[in-house]
Amino acid sequence: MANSKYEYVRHFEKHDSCLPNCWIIVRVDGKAFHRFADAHAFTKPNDVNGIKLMTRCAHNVMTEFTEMVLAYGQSDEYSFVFKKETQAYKRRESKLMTNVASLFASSYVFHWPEFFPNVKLLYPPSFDGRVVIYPSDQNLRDYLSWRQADCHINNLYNTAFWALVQEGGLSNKEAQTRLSGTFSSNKNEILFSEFGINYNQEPEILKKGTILLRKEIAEEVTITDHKTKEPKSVTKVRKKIEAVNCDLIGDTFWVEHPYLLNTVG
Ligand code: DGT
Ligand code: MG
Ligand code: MG
Ligand code: MG
Ligand code: MG
Repeated sequence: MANSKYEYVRHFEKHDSCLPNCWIIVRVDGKAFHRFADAHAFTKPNDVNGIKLMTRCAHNVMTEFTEMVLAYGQSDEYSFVFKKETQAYKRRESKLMTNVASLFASSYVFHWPEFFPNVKLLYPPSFDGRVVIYPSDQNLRDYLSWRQADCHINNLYNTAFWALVQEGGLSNKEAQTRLSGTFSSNKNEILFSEFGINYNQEPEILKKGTILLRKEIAEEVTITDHKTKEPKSVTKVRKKIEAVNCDLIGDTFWVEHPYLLNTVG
């Protein structure tokens, strides 16, 4: 079609391609989830169905965006890591961010009844999005370590806080005062000596959050042989998105999954 005289307005659009050769992270975070969690009677401090629903949504996002190597989620947030050399949406920041955030939000509503069959969704939840680019592998690891450390710090605090309130009978204000200025060791001690909770034995999903990655799975499948027409067994390698709840701060995770950082090719 011939250009119209209005075409020039396109030049007002911002060029927002992410820098080449950098890791691209899209992080989504629930808008006002404090209120959302209360309105839908989420278990405090952690609602396992809520966590599973978040991971279900992230699984959808990773299925759609095949150039994502990994995702990490905790609380009401998920971070998605695109491989360095991705050309998805010509690396345009706004396209990547809005597509991820909107697919995540629609998935949340779509899958809600599977995880909360008896809870009516009272209003449409929304998620903000941001893009951060990291030039080095170390930056990427530090970013993910930062989010996992945040998960641990918040979870320890929240576990202690709600134990003091729900089991210890303190008011919210009293629990807050009790924990103010305490170190991790103090919170561990309160949990253990007053409530018999060994924090180290709390579920990994709560302490570490969730990592989604693509694993290569070798499968034995039976096919019909071309020539003989006889059934035969062959090994097929396929990629499967898998959820793990382990430490990603130390080296072990990265040594066990070397292909995550080495995505070129
Ligand atoms: P924002 O992100 O600035 O719009 O505001 P919020 O309220 O989403 O704050 P944020 O993202 O810093 O913190 C997440 C909130 O979500 C936190 O206040 C507690 C709530 N939340 C997340 N997961 C759970 C859960 O499993 N159970 C309960 N009860 N609340 C949760
Ligand atoms: Mg939030
Ligand atoms: Mg906030
Ligand atoms: Mg948050
Ligand atoms: Mg269009």
